[in-house]
Amino acid sequence: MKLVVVTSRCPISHEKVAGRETVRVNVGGVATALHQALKNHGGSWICWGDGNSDRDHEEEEYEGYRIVRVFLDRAEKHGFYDEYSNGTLWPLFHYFRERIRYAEGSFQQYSRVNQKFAETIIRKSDPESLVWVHDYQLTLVPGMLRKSGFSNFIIFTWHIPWVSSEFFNILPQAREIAGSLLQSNMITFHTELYRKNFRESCERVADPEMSVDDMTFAYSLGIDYKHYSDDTHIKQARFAPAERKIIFSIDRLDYTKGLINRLLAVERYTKLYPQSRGKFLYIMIVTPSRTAVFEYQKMRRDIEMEVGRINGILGDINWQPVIYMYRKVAERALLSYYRNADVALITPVMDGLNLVSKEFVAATQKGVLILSEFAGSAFNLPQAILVNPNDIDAMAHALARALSMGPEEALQRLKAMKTSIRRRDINWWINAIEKKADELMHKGRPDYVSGN
Ligand code: GDG
Repeated sequence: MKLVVVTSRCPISHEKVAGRETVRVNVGGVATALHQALKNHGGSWICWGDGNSDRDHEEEEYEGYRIVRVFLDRAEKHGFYDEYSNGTLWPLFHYFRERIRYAEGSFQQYSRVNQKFAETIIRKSDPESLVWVHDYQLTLVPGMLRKSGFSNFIIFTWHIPWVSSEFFNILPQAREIAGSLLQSNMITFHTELYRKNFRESCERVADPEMSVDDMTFAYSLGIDYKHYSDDTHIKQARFAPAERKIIFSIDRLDYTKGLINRLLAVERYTKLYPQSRGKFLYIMIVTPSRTAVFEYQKMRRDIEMEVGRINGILGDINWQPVIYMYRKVAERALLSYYRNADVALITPVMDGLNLVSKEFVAATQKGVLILSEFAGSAFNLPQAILVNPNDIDAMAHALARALSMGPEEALQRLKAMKTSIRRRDINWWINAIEKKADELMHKGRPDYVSGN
């Protein structure tokens, strides 16, 4: 069996800077998992070539598989990516109703781009290919493939939350999107809750004869546990004098990550527990994201003002509570932060899964995890200190609890979390999905093509 993996972003991009071409490797959990699956089976990875010199590399061999790039013009990129994917679907699927934009013509551009992907899939598949499409940027692809008579097995993996049916139905194109996804043979989510929400959202479009239950599954994406827990990668360094505990977080800049609330919680902690002043450092790394979008630029300014305000009020010549960095950090540095942190403070207001929480658990030997109950990974990590990211006082108390937790309790919680993450690692995830696909393929695809 050959795999055809389809994502909006490529595993590597070619960039020309001052006349010199460099290759940018796309790190991150999804890219790592799919890279692994393709290395195992061979096949193709179809993706959007957005690097400034990708057009010189429409197709290339890369570590045992073939990268096939789809190119977009400026209007397509804007309508498909900036407007419909990031301006409409992203806020919708994270329950940010007031941020949903309905830009004129954006759905048409989104459809055009999905059609380009569908055509490339048809060109690059043979009858044996297993097609594996990913995420909210490509919802129309399964429907478009079926309309062209494409009968290969299609897996669709959804990486962000799936909202309740009432909320999903806000979307003018709700029927079209659900109808297309149902043309897949198998759809996977990170949690049972998203799967249930999807099933309920499909009630208006699914054929009454069709069992959405039989084609939807919850498999929470695992991490490369060995890589994160391996000592030899990790620099042993202390970032602060021993009497200062380290609180750590790393997030992409996004309104779903709850960054301002988190800063307010650190400030509240020092108010409710004044003896904590001077006894901790909060290392907050924010990775640049969607940098051309005005609201992300504004969000960055708001966060930086808040960091400045808190350091200005609480800090003195010997202590600044928040050490803030706005940049991407090298993998080794990230591992070193995970290893040296006493507490990871991961409190998104809504997150499909959140791989950082799993990576921290794998890497740390002593740390305590404070985790939002609205991160999909909270279902896998009940031994974390779970918090509601909208409750600033509760987060402040959680910090107090985490920073004063005895080593026995911390280790006991860690042990349980490490066991579950080790068992359900990245290979488990790939194998579970492939095994289920194989089982369904042998059963044969029921004739459930619904009208949408
Ligand atoms: C979607 C969903 C879901 C981040 N900054 C740096 C860096 N990272 C790595 C982390 C982690 C990954 O990127 C981010 O993980 P997320 O879980 O936030 O994933 P996304 O791809 O952003 O988002 C999310 C995920 O899909 C998987 O299905 O969990 O809910 O939104 O691996 O380590 N790595 C390095 N430097 C950085 O500065 N080296």
